[in-house]
Amino acid sequence: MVRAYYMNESAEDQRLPNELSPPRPIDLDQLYRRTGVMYFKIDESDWSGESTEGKLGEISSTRGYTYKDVCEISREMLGADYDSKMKIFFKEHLHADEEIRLIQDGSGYFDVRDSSDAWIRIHVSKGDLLIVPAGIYHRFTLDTNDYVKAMRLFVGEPVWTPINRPADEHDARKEYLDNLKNKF
Ligand code: KMT
Ligand code: NI
Repeated sequence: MVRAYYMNESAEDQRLPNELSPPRPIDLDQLYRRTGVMYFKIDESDWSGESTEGKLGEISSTRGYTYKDVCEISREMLGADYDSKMKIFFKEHLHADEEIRLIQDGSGYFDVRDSSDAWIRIHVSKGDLLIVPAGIYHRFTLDTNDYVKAMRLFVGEPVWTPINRPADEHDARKEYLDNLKNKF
C-alpha cells in the first residue's frame, strides 16, 4: 500500500521510515499538485500475462511507453556492487526523462523534493506504479526488507543517466519548474 509523507531529513539510516513526529502525511492528489509525481495502482494480472488490455497497457499506450524491462535489487544479487549502487540511487539527482517504476515485489522509498525543497518520502510496494517527472530532484533507497523487483518503462531507447544536483541549468529542470507553476 503506497504512503507518502514529509520525512525527517536529519535521520541517519536511509532505510528506516524516518517519519516526522507528529507525522505529516500527504495524499496522492496533493503529491501530484506539489511535485507532478503520478501514482497508479496496477493489478498483478496486468504484468504477469501478455495482455495489454489492462490499466498498465492503457497507460503505456497513452504515454507512449515502448520499452520495458525488469530490475531486481538486493544485497545478495548485487554482491560487491551493492554499496556503490545504493549510493548512486540515493544521491540526489534528476533525469532528462520520466522515471517510471512499477513495483512487482519487495518495497522501497522514492524521495522527491516538493516546490519548497522539502523531502517527501513515498513508500512503494507490490502493484504501485510511480511516474517521477523529468527534471524533479529525487532519490531512491531500499527499506529494511532490502529487496525490490520493479518494471522500468520508457519512451523509446532508455537513458537511465542520473544528473546529480546541482543541475538547475538543465533544460529538463527549467521545463519541470515551468510545469510546476502552470500544469500540475
Ligand atoms: C532508480 O533509477 O532509482 C532505480 O532504478 C531504483 C530501483 S527501481 C525501484
Ligand atoms: Ni532517478
